[in-house]
Amino acid sequence: MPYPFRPYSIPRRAEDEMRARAAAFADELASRRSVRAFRADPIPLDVLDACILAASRAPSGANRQPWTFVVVTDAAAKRAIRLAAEEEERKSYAERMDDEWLAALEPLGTNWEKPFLETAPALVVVFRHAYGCEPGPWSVSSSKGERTYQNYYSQESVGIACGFLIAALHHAGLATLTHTPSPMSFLARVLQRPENEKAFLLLPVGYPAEDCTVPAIERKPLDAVRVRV
Ligand code: IYR
Repeated sequence: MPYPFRPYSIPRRAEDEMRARAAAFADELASRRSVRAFRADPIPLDVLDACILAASRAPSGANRQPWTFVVVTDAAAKRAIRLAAEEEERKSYAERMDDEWLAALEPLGTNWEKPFLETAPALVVVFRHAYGCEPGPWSVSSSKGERTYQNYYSQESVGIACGFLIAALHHAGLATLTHTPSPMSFLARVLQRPENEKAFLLLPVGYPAEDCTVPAIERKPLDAVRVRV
């Protein structure tokens, strides 16, 4: 059955207003940096919820919304995640990353130690639904007899939602680290997620530590990233 369609519009802005808004948004995003040292101060969880709501407004393939955002504030759970992440990262730095990769990370000063997984007041773990499990209008019976449905472009969809989330948190005044310990399968185990959910991104969230520093890197200028045809 086709969805009913309803009228839709967005404000038609004067071009100068568009310019001002676009430039202000670009400026705001230019001040976002990945942070690896956090204050212990707790963050307002309702603010985090509002940012997750914003993220969940992202477009998704066939509107399947194939994501779950797990908010971890419990100290024991954060510790379990840190220990499991460090075990994987230790192996990555020692064996899995090739020389070119290690050389690329060296100026950033990262290593296998992930203290921020405990000091950050909250971790948001984003899970991608490889397929859908909720009974719903799309469900079909699988060979195992469970009712499931396919998702489409779930990687792209969840990636877009994560971009919305990182932008929303920065806009609200919270710092994040875009962290992808590899492999991330331990997160589904530690957080007891169902079979169809695959860890996609681990986002420590909080306020930057007082002595927080970030590497003095530059973003590419517009001319280096935009081509007009
Ligand atoms: N996941 C590893 C390695 C790492 C990879 C990239 I690409 C970075 O920009 C930073 C780190 C880690 O978290 O250390």
